[in-house]
Amino acid sequence: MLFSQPIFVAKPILPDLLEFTNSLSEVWASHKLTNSGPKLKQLEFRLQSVLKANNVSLFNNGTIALMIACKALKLQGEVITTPFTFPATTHALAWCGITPVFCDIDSATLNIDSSKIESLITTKTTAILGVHVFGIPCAVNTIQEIADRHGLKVIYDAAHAFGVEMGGQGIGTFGDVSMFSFHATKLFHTAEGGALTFNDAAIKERIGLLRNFGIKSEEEVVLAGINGKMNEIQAALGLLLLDCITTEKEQRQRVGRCYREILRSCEGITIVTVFPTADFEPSSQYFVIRVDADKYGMSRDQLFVRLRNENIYARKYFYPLCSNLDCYRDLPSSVPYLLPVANRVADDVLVLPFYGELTDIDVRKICSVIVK
Ligand code: T4K
Repeated sequence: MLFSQPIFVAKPILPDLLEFTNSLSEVWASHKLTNSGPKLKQLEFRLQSVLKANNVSLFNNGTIALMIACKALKLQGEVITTPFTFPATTHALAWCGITPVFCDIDSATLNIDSSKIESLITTKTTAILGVHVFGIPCAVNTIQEIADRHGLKVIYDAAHAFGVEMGGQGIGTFGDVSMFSFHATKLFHTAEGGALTFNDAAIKERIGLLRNFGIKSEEEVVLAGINGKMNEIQAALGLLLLDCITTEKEQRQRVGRCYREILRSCEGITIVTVFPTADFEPSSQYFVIRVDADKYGMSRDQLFVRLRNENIYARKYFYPLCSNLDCYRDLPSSVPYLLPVANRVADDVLVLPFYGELTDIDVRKICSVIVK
């Protein structure tokens, strides 16, 4: 075995433990543990500038945040979305009683194929839900044009897109609402957590009500809300980690460069991950490759096993496709021949270990299993 300890796809960053306990002592002293405490408010305020967003609301996880986004925009009927995502995206729609309508994906960005959206619109369609998968932006301008033409809302699942900017604009400013996940495996995290960003301040109150059982005052419950609140301990962790992400990002960019140097000339391996340019700031969330079995001489699944045998836990994100899951495979839009690109990509994509603690030597060892 190349590694004596497992090398996982992600390794959460953590703040200095003493700094964290110091911060927790403030929470202890106040006895204010949750329900819109000072740490939550401070984190919402700081994230507004970090994400370059007009409004930020925090939640206990990204999935609940996405469900609340659907409820905030009063979505119903059908929503057009991508099958190439973590199941939470589709589940959020299903939990809101909305029928997901799967649209095929673009083979370059792996995001919803904007040229195929319009043909899926029916009288029941209320929105388009795109995912900036692996932090690569959807075709936001085209999607907005389609939505405007048909009177639809636009939601983005930006779970992987923390810190992504296009032309200096925060990715969370596109569409009506965007959701960020702050799960432990994300570049910036609060162990579990999530956020919604949105431009229209008018929906802030509704989002706040939906997050807290619909409670407006002690004696007024004005809508059927849920418990979506982030607590003070999560927020305290987030506040400290905000100061660590620049360094972690730099380290990940080093790791990414090292992978790229070695893998770019490997026949049959394509690098999906996008690197920084003058007008594009990437997410540094995942390092993703695709395996062309014919050219590479081995399938993605065979490479996956080869890596596992060396204690390297690469992941097949996002296999199986949401449209092929038992709970969604009977939908009319799930038929595999309607989703040829998504089905192909789900079979050839592989996410490699990617976090700042990986040394160049670690990366070379991982690549030595890939480059034969
Ligand atoms: N939309 C999209 C597009 C998403 O990708 C996600 C979540 C969501 C929505 C929903 O957001 P949240 O409700 O989660 O905020 C992981 C994460 O649990 C999940 O948040 C994430 N996407 C997904 C892509 O990855 P798993 O099932 O792969 O997790 P797990 O436990 O296998 O973790 C992966 C590796 O990370 C482990 O092998 C070891 C390492 N790890 C993990 C955890 C939890 C650690 O080292 N420490 C840890 O605490 O889903």
